[in-house]
Amino acid sequence: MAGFGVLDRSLILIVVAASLLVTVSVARGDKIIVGGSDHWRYGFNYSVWAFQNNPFYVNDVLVFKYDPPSKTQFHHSVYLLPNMWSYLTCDLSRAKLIANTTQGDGEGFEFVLKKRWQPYYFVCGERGGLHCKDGGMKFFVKPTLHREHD
Ligand SMILES: *[C@@H]1O[C@H](CO)[C@@H](O)[C@H](O)[C@H]1NC(C)=O
Ligand SMILES: *[C@@H]1O[C@H](CO)[C@@H](O)[C@H](O)[C@H]1NC(C)=O
Ligand SMILES: [Cu+2]
Repeated sequence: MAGFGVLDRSLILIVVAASLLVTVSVARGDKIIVGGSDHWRYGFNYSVWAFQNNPFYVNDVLVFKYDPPSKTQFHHSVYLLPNMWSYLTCDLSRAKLIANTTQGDGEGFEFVLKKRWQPYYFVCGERGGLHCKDGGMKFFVKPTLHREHD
């Protein structure tokens, strides 16, 4: 029956390790306003913003704030692009809408970062990619897990 003991012990280790991972990854969940006080707007460099705000963690919440459409305002939206190439070229052909032009109003649109180590490519989809290309409205994040001492 010695074999069972070893198996039990490794099972326990796995369970303990798994629960540690879970508590570690749900521990924080900061709300981060994209662009800070600039919110989500045309002409702000979001790649620089994302670089300065690294690291991003799993369960962090990105908040996109922008005014709803009006005659005097630019319209904005939030899309996810599938890969680095579409991101670099602002190619919206396979973009996935996550927040339309009205969803950034009020408290803003909240997006929870769930996938660890995998990049999320965020862009504004307005004007056929012009806001992405010329307006700086693009950035990517690669959420990491928390270290245990965080
Ligand atoms: C945006 O999405 C919201 C929530 O799904 C919906 O109620 C609203 O009608 C949409 N607005 C536009 C302009 O598509
Ligand atoms: C944002 O800033 C970076 C670094 O200075 C620069 O390489 C990039 O072209 C800028 N993007 C825009 C849209 O201005
Ligand atoms: Cu825009």
